[in-house]
Amino acid sequence: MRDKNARKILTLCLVHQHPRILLGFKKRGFGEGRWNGFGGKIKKEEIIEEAVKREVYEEAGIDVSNINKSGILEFEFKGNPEILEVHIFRSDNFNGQPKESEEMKPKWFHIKKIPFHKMWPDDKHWLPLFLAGKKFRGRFLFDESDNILEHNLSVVKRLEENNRKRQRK
Ligand code: 8OG
Repeated sequence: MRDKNARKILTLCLVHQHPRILLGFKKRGFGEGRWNGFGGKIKKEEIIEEAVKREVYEEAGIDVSNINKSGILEFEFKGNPEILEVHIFRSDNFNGQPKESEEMKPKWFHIKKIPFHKMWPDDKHWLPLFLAGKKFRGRFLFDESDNILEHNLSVVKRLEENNRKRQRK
């Protein structure tokens, strides 16, 4: 079955080496001015894990080898039929030294000092689950000013993929 709404699949990867987490300050584009993990769109020829590794390398200059999926979140903006489906991955090790790219400025944060006030407003809901090693699924609806109008979020045992073909860009 085809989705009624256009769906864009995106990746997001957070490097968590307890008690620190690597975030990047987004210098341009969607989410500019916010701290976030690293990620973006999937290229036509890629599987999702390849896209995760490529984006982390492009944005933070490090190679993540061990990645595990932690969550799948859907984001919608009121009045816009597009659904952003973000696949969130964790990594606990990497090769190389984090370095600034054109898009992101990486920095380590102690998990007790995560700058939630300068992040996407949904992050304070799911990041504690991520840090606790849980798997989760959820949906957030935003207004035009990025305020959360509705949301649901649940911890799941397994992250089953939807039984549909991934839409190509
Ligand atoms: O390619 P581009 O930089 O536009 O990709 C957007 C990145 O932002 C991608 O890694 C997914 C991520 N992202 C959203 N929405 C949200 C959100 O609400 N919270 C967080 N933490 N990341 C998000 O697209």
